[in-house]
Amino acid sequence: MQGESFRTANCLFLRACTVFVKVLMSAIFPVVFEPVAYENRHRQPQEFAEIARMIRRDIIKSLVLAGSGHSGGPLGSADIFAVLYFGGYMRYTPQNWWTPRDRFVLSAGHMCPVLYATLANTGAFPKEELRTLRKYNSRLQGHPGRDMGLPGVETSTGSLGQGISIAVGMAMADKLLDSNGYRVFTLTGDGELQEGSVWEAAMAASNFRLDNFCWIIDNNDCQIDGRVHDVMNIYPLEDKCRAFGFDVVTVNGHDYAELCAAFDRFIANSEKQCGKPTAIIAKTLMGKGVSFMEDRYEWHGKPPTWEQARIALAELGEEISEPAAV
Ligand SMILES: Cc1ncc(C[n+]2csc(CCOP(=O)(O)OP(=O)(O)O)c2C)c(N)n1
Ligand SMILES: [Mg+2]
Repeated sequence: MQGESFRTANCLFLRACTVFVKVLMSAIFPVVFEPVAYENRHRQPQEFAEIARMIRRDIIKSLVLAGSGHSGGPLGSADIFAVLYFGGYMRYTPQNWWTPRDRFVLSAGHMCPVLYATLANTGAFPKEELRTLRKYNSRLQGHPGRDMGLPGVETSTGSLGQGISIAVGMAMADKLLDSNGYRVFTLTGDGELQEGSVWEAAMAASNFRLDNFCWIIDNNDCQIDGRVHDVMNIYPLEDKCRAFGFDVVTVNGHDYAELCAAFDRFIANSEKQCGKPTAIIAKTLMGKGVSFMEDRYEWHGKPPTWEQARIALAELGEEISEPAAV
């Protein structure tokens, strides 16, 4: 009995400490996460720019607060996420995510800051939670964990080459067994394509005629330690994807009209049950939107310093002051 009240007191004390630390942190670090929830609907291409800028700002803020994590890939793919989640292509209910929905698997798990920022902007969870990126006990771990229970994280990823295989399995499950008519999207990096298992998954997708499957390749030609074509050449990419049985479309991954056209093509392929999966090769710039990060592979896996975050946010349309001295 005594032990129980001790545990309860202990628990209350810990909670009070957590609240205190949160209040202190937000006083010291002048970062505000605007509580916006964007609608998911068909939009004119130019409407995506504001959403993508918000996603990029949220990526910078969560990374500078975390003090570690990946900047380049998340910033580079923000336009793809803006179109996919807010253009009516992914179907979901933000307030009740696990109801009937389309699936998105982030095979390049290290890019999760963009997934978290996007999901928060759908209203799937409170934007303030972006403050907890990479913190102990947070649902926003450095690589997505299904067991963390964050709405919108379908499976755990981070080990490159595995997410796409899981996504193909999901598409097979629906196409061959469940027939609920959901779509499955996955995003891989281009360095990730050096994993052999990616191509086994691709082979299976066409073998099983998974026209409900859309493979997005973030083709920034950057990876952890250099240019993709220098480390291990993956080109010609279109030809490879086509040879693996995909309907392939290459787009500028920062052009909203081209991205919309590519997703429209996938939806048409799946609706007419063309029998082929779709691959969208999105040419992107690592670090897009922040001048000193653009097209620099050195930004693959590091966060901005406070001074760099201040400059980055100013370039993205928001002024913040330096954190107060501690
Ligand atoms: C199986 C496996 N091997 C190595 C890594 C370490 N790793 C994480 S990201 C990365 C580079 C991936 O390059 P790319 O997919 O192009 O992502 P980008 O650098 O463009 O964000 C590597 C080697 C990993 N996560 N999983
Ligand atoms: Mg890359």
